[in-house]
Amino acid sequence: MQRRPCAAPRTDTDTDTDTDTDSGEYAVKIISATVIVTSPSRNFVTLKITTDDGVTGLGDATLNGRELAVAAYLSEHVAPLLTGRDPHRIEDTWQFLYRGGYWRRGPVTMAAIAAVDMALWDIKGKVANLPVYQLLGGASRNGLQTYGHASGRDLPELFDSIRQHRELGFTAVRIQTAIPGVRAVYGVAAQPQASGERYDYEPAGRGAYPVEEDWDTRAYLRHLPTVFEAVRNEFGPELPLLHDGHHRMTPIQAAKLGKSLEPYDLFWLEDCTPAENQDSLRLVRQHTTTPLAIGEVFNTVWDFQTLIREQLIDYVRAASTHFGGISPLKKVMDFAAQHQIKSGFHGPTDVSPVGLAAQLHVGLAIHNFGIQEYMEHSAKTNTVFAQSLTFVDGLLHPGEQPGLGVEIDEVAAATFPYQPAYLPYNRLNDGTMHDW
Ligand code: KDG
Ligand code: MG
Repeated sequence: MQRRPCAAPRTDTDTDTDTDTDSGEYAVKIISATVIVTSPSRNFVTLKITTDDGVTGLGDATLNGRELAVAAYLSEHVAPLLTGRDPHRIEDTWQFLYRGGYWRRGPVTMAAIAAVDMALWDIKGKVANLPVYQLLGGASRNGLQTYGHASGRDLPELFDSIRQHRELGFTAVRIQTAIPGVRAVYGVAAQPQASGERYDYEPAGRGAYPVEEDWDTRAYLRHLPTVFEAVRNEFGPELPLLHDGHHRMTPIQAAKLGKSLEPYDLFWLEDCTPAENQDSLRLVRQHTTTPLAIGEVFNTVWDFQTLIREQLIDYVRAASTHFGGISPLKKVMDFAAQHQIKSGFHGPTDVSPVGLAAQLHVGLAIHNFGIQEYMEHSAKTNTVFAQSLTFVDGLLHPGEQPGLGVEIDEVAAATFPYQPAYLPYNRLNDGTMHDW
């Protein structure tokens, strides 16, 4: 019996559910794709695909502050197209959703496609009885070195936070601090939160309207090198230190910052300029040897084309969830490998446990793994998602469960309904909108 190679899936009038491939149907079929929106501590959008032989797969489609747009995209326009398709045709389904939609790219579309891709890899792993990393080529290392988010309003608070992270086993830390004269700065956990519940540093505040923050690049450029100098003096030269510029500088400002941080030997400077202007990375690169990481807001492999080909970056910051899933993440890293560029996948808590697991499997398998960002999910989140990952001695591992290793408790999920939450936005002192 042969499977029909590129057959169209079942139609509304087609009620036959047997496995007779001669009739033009697939041997195994997707029978449902449902969207679960839940908000334990924060909002998550999860896709659950079920096959006619009872296997289920999960995918993450969480898009911070725009969750319901992806949920509608999936339930209105993607789920109906999946019914009847062969769950094993991951690449074909990815191309069908990407090329077949005609309107390509963008965070909503790509988060939706990502969820389908992850769910299908999850199913394939469960059917093969293997964790997904085995299907991607097997482990290239024992576990993934991770970095945690250390932050403080002042140096004593920052030093405490660094010590706490080291006690938890982190072997690398991201450093974010308050800036004198600026009310609230991205990445500082202890700052008073303008609205909503916070279990850790989560920038999206619950509420119907985003919170306004302020920004002053000159004050930031003056202050940050003094912080890194103090951290190096306190903790010595060994500890890998990272920093996130969060898209706020012009190219020449970023070049200046990279240069002024060189004495402190950063592991990377992230998102030093807004990602839209990729040419700006050429200028930054010409002026500094501080390693650069970029791409958490990129949606496709194509967004990295110039940056990788011209070796303008050192780390790929893509997230499985916002980048179309596991399949494109593997492709971009294979391209990056030719240019000695490594991974640094985006792992904030707005990437759900499913999205995190997806990128852990990729990170474990690829040769050019760099580092993994890790913000532990809250205890409440863990009542909804059962995760098989382990974090031992600073190394993350996705676990050995078949598939992705994450399951969702839908009853628990239903007890945490969606709550509006928005990321803040920035204005300069004179009221001009600025990148947040
Ligand atoms: O939703 C926005 C967050 O994902 C982002 O602010 C986190 O920049 C981030 C990081 O590096 O983790
Ligand atoms: Mg970032």
